[in-house]
Amino acid sequence: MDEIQIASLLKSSELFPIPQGLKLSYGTAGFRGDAKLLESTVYRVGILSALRSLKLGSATIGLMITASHNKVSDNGIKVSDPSGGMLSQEWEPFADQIANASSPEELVSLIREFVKKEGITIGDNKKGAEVWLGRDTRPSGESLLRAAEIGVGSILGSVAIDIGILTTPQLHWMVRAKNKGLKATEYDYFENLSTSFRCLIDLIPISGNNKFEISKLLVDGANGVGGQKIEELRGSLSNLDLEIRNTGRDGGVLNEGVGADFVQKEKVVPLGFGLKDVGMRCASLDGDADRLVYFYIPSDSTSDVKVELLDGDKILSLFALFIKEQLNILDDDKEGKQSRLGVVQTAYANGASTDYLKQLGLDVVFAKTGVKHLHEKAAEFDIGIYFEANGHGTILFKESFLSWLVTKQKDLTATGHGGSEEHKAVSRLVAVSNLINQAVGDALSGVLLVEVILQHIGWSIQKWNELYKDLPSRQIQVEVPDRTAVVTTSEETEALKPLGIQDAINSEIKKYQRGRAFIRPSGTEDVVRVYAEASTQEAADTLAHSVAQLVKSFLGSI
Ligand code: G16
Repeated sequence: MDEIQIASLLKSSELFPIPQGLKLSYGTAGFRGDAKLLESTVYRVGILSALRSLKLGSATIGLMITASHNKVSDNGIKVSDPSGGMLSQEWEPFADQIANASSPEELVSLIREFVKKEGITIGDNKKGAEVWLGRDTRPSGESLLRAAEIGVGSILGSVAIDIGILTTPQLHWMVRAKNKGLKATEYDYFENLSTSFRCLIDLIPISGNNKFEISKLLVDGANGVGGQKIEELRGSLSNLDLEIRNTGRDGGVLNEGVGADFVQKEKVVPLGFGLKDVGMRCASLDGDADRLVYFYIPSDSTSDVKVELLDGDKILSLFALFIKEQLNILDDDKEGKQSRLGVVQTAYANGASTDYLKQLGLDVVFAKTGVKHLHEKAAEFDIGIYFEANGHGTILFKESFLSWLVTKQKDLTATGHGGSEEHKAVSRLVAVSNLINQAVGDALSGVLLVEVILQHIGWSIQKWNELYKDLPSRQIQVEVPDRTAVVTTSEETEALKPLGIQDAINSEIKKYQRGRAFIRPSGTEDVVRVYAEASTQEAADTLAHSVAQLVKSFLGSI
């Protein structure tokens, strides 16, 4: 790093002093916290993004200002690698170090050391770094985005491009497309969704069980960016009747009593929904629209709040069923390539969903919470479907498998088998790979895929819900003085620290039929999460609360 570069970093970092006592760590999905404290962090992640771009031959990096499901006063930052996936975990320790550097001098020295170690060259007249910036609808987003721009700009020769208000998956999709040399605007994103959705609709069989009347889908937009973007998308869709609520334009507060995180954790209707909607198919997006859950209010409902929840596990099961059906048609072809379909879940997956997926004959693999972990494992399959129970997930197609599908599609057409069942199955799989976001979980593409599959098989939401019956479960969170005191095994099913807590949890679990429970520190909020499952709802609730009591007695409470 030359003197001019060092001077540039020293000058800009003086604009963003680190708040006293701030200690941040790169969590499940980047840095998060009270928006008022985050300017220095976002500025520093701007620097990191520019360096990442330079390291990867000036490939475009994405930087998203969002705190997703967190409260509106929080904000945060997620980084997209050139592939559209999350920032490589190898760079997380550097992110931690620079985010916590206490002075401009320390910051510069850390950067200097890192740049040397990584062999990054800055400003030698070659193409500089390029970082695309997006933000959600949080009021703090604009000023934080400016801090990110300054961070990027402080690495000489770098360009920061403000793409505006977007969902997180839109930015990841655009970054991926840009680096693949494809058209990468928001318009292209919408165009891609509507074209592949139309293609799947056209491939719905015309006979049998699909005399399906398209009923309206009610969407809860979490008062955030997802509600607004799905409204924009609606104009280009046919065969889908959408009513969008909680767009944030009518005064509702982001994520407050609304959104996928709220509905999934509380299992109650979001604001704006009630008994008038009994039996209707409803979908809920989260604050930055990378998560999706479905729900309905049962017709025998005596209360106007309880919902039947179709969470990420059920979405995963529906997707797996559909993909497997298409692959079976291909596998009927004796010359067909043996394809490997696998699914990835986390410890939060309902036990009944795992049993169901195994019964389908699928490979079920487990990963730690956080899509970055699931994504990695799903990428090992020809087609890998990953979903967290909270509704975050997607379907990945291996490039080599996708080219095989595309070639097969062409060959079938060329040999006069254009209308065959096999051709249709191949075409459906190719269309799914275009529709579903290959970069990261995406509520908008998820909604479209769920909707077209339901139309394809002629199922109502109630019928879909019958795929299996969830074991009753309960999730709660406990505020403790230091959540990092909880250390878990790699799959998060057991706590290694504090010493003795796992034995105490095990003794509680033993008291319940089909009991299962675990604790883990959240990587996005300052809480310890507790998950419990048992044969009745009452038992799951009691188990969750007794485990929460253990957390308080081992760690203290606030
Ligand atoms: C993020 C991650 C998800 C994770 C969720 C909760 O979601 O992307 O993979 O499940 O946080 O994580 P934790 O339990 O560690 O707080 P989002 O939608 O909030 O970005």
